[in-house]
Amino acid sequence: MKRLLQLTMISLVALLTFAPSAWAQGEEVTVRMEDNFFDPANITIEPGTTVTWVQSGDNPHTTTSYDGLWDSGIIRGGSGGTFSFTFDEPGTYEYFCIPHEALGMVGSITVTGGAMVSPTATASPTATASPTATALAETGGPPFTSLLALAATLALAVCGVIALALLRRRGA
Ligand SMILES: [Cu+2]
Repeated sequence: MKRLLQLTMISLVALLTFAPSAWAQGEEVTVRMEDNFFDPANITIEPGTTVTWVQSGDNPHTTTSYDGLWDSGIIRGGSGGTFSFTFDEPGTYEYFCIPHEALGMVGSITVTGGAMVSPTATASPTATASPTATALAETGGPPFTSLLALAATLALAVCGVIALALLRRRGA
């Protein structure tokens, strides 16, 4: 019973350790395209975060990477149109609005090195989510289940031995 409790605790700790990092991978952040500025203009995010720009103005806007990584093209004013991009690699990404760059409609996305330093940190959210789930199942699931089966088998064996002993005593 004590070992069962210990295993339950280990499973819980594993869940608490792995689950938050899995959730952090798929975060979403919104940047509004106003007339004529990005709001907020400069943001810091974790790797794997998806940034969605939302057309919130009346003028046409774009979100265009200076490095050519992404370009929404013109999103019509008043359309409420959106453009999303997922940032996996740490670094600073500067971008601008094609019609309003001269008016200072520029922004930046800073992707942190991430709290979790692992080879999966730069992969896409879907790719990192499944290995984490597998690791969780391997650390928490099977040992607990097999121990339950073992405990049940042992209980049955002990019952059998006791029953046998009782029967023998009665017989004698
Ligand atoms: Cu603009």
